[in-house]
Amino acid sequence: MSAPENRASGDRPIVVASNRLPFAIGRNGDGLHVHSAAGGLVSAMDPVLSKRGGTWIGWPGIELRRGETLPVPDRPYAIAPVNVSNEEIDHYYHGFSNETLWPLLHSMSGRSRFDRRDFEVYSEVNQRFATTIEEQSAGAGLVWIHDYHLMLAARHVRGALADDVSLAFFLHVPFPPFDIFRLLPWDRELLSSLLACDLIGFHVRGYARNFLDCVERTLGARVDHEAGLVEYGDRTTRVRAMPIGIEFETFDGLARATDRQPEAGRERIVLGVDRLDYTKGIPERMRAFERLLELQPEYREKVVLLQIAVPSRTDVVEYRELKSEIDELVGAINGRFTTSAWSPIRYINRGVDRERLAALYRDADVALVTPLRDGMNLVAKEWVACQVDDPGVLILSRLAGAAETMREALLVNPYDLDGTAGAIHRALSMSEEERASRIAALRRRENRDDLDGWTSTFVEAAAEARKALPSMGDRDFEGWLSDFIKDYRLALFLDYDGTLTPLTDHPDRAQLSPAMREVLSACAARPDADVAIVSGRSLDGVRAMVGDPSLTYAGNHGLEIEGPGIPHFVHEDLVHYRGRAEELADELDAIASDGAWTERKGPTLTFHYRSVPESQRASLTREARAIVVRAGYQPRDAHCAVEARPPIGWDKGRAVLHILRSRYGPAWSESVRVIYAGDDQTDEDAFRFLSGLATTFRIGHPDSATAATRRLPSVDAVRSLLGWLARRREGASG
Ligand code: ADQ
Repeated sequence: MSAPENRASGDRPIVVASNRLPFAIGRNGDGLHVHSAAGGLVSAMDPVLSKRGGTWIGWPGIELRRGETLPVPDRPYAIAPVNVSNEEIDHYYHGFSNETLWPLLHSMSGRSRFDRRDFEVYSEVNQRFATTIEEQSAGAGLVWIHDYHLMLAARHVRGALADDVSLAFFLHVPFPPFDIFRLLPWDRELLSSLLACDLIGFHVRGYARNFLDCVERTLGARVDHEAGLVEYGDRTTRVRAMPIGIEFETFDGLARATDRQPEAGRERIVLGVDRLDYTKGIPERMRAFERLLELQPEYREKVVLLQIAVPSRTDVVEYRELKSEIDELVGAINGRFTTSAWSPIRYINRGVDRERLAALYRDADVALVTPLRDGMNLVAKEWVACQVDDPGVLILSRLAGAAETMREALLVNPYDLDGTAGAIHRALSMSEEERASRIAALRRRENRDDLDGWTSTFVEAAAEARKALPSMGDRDFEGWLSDFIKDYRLALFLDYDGTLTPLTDHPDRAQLSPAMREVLSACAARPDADVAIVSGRSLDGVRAMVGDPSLTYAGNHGLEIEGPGIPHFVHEDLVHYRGRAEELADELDAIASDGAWTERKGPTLTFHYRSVPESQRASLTREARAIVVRAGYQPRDAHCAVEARPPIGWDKGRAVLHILRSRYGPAWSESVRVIYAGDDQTDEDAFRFLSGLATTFRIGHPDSATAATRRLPSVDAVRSLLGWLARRREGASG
């Protein structure tokens, strides 16, 4: 292998992480043996990994006993198993993955079980996957995490990856609307973890839209819905719809090569092929077929429903119940219609190998693919690829992702039994010309958009996403704010450090950039806007840094205020503290060493320790806080600093109210709309005070909780916001 650092990330090895490895291990007596696992994911990833090299990380399917080593089949890439104990599997896999997330993501929230222990074990196992990913990612160009079992892994992985490694996630199942996803008590954790990725892929646009809506409304992330971009913290994530394809040529070839199967019988065949899962709508499908036989007796003895259902998740009780329900239903329907020569439903409760599957697909007259909800559904596509001679008809649930592209199918609502029965009738009586036209179009598309194409599109998009990202533009400000401020006067409140300038190692160095100065002045120059700077600096200090006399300034967290139309304000209780801040500053100076220092700001002060070595910070700040408390002041943590304020029940929130009332009168909210942006803990006072009264923005990394309405990732984003506010048309919505 050539040196990874000399290769573009798009050619370097790939690390794939999925719940399962590309093969399964079983225990036979005392020994271990390997089964092949020919799912869609394996078919998709195996060729890319074989070509580019890399590692597949996953759970081998059993708990290894002491001293056992995993039998690994020979493959042109590495295998890294993640050991998960049987007890963990109960919580992580059966519990949180299959009993919480699976139904929730399929919008079947009534079936979801929410159990904190399940979630905790899911987090632990995801963390373990992340550790293995980190170990395997040296020299890789892409880490590609698959599916809902591993939604928390990305968060742990990101920090450990080199800068030029792309991190990407693909969800194979649907992503539900906000009102469903927010039922999950851990929605924020999952969403913010996924946003550690450079690229998140979904099968169809609807799922991507739901996801964007969720991150915007749940996390307050900045979202460009049209471009599919999310800004969160210091990262931009690209969100795209990338419908998966199948190995078209393989299925086409198998269908041409395989003989008719005995299951096919002599009657015309309506075929269902599924994992035995409640999302697949098997009972509903059987009832629709029963309805057809009721309504149109001419089909009796002429048509069979051949249902092949491979057992799945048999450790989960709902799946066992579903199996019994289907067994009973088959008995009831067959009992009702069976004649001496014919039974209407032929039910096979096991998987069949690919050759036989291809022949059954080919020989079916109608494919009845009617899931109640399905991320994509590969059976519909595989069936199309196998229509190599007499073309059949595809009946497809409009609730499957596949329905978004497979428009030539007969689309049905699987809950509508009469409608589905009608579609089966239409399919069985469709002319050869119509069948051929529909199948030709379906085959052309599936052949063009096959699995290879999907994989390369994803890999390329992931490499692109790590490189430059287009700017978010102004579309989101437009959506968030234009109606809010339309026809109102705007009162804009801005913190200074960390909001208008990046944080620096010394307050004197936090200068406004020329671009920021320009947009700030442009906002202030608007006849329909007033701008106030609300800072922890002293009033004189912050005014000197900004230097624009037309603005209002609130210094010392609002204890001192001055601005056009506002009488100079100093909080009256400060008289009791005169001189005490100076004494306190002297005391703090006495403990300051290794770069710590005290900023004296009149009635308040800030003890800075940014330059102090990490190892000394904890004890130093503990001591500083104790001194502050002894002096009768309130200590408050800020960015690498401890603020000391007199305990007089005044904060940035109260200061904002004071400014609003002094300038616009007590009924200010009738004529004024408030926007506030800040990055600091002390801004949280203003966010809480203004909740419901303003649009508030918390700037910076999203780790800390916030009472703000929205988040903006950086000082640059604040500049864009101010630019948009300055440019928008007066009194108009855009
Ligand atoms: P699944 O829910 O497993 O996949 P599906 O897309 O239909 O659903 O894939 C099933 C695969 O298993 C197909 O390749 C099919 O051939 C095979 N299969 C199903 N029943 C079988 C049987 N009885 N015998 C033999 N083989 C059988 C998840 C999502 C889907 C999404 C895929 C891929 O739920 O919506 O399309 O991942 O992203």
